[in-house]
Amino acid sequence: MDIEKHNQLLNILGQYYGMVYLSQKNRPKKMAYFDFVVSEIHGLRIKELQDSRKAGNKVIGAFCIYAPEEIAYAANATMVGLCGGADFSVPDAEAVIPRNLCPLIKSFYGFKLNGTCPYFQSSDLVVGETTCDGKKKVYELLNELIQTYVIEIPHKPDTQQGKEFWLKEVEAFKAKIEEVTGNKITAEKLKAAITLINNKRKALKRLNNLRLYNPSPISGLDALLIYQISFNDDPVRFTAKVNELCEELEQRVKDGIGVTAKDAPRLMISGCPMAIPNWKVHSIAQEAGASVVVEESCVGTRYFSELVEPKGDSLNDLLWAIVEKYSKIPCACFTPNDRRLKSVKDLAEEFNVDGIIYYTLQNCHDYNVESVKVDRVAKAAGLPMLKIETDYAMGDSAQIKTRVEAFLEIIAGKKQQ
Ligand code: BJ8
Repeated sequence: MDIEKHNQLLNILGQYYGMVYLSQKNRPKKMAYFDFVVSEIHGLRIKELQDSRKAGNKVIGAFCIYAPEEIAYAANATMVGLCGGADFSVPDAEAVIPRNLCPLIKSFYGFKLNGTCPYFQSSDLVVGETTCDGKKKVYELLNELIQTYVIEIPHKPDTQQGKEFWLKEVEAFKAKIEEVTGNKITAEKLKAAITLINNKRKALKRLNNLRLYNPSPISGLDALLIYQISFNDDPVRFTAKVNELCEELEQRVKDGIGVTAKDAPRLMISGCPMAIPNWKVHSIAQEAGASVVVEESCVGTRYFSELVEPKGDSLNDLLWAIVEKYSKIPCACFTPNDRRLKSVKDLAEEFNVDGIIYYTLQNCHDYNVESVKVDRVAKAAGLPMLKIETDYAMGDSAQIKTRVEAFLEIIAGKKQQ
């Protein structure tokens, strides 16, 4: 670890968090736990991981929700999301890899290069995946710095061949995890791990469903934060804390307490994932008076909308259930990706949104191109859509703010008609 540089990072993060999160009014009391997690995300949580390693367990770092975390937990390992959401590490990456890459890729590679992500430093293995080309090629370079195992993902996951291929890859991943951890994955252990992660996804879904209410009892920023933390916190404790928060939110709904005005425009944000501390678009939208009520994103509904649902108790049944669940993740890297279009349409209806912000990171060709089809879905549903293509730097914040404000005026005009 580069301690001095890491301290700089923590200072920047602390100030930014105070500005974006702690300045919000009327937050649920139970958000205190998640504030605490953020304050200790590079402190106590890392100590927990280190203690677990001392006890003989392994830590597996990942970047994508396609890495089947149930397999890691079935071998007594912990899976954590690695740093990749901040501009801080981008200049270090750009000294080695091309600048015209997606900021997420540059950010994670830079974090490993400059030694300021303690999750990287605590990982025994990194799991990559063949989703987009940029990631795939940078994993080769990452492997020079830390052992990186790449899972091959079928790009037509809905086909029978795709699923059979994916089963072989899930089995190979299981074998790799068994080798790294030295623990055999039995049907019993895998079943327990499936229940563990299903419970986490159910709690997140319960939280998300509370945002159906108008006014929403929780802000879009707070919901986003919880989805981000879900990749770093201990799953048992995290699930319990999300359920406690949901109880408070359910009471808020009964008492008619919301965090935004009842007539605030309800927005969906759809597109690239937002890793911690990527809060830029949510905070701009919220500040402009909108209520972000749902994220069609891997840090959002794509992560928790489906559960692993085994049809039997054998190891083969359990692995097939993992294959089926993960095949349904509608990532723009896949083709065709009609499942995502349907998801955008369904979520827009269910959450009664007034507009969609399409969020794409610069140089992410998959999400950028797919915006054409999502725009058609929005038009067919009579919903205005604003496409924002950005990176992790704050240089374009004022421009985005102006565009979001104009977008909200269009929505207001439409509502008046
Ligand atoms: S399942 S969205 S988490 S790959 S933004 S690095 S796609 S160039 S992150 Fe993702 Fe898994 Fe898909 Fe989800 Fe590439 Fe695009 Fe960058 Fe991306």
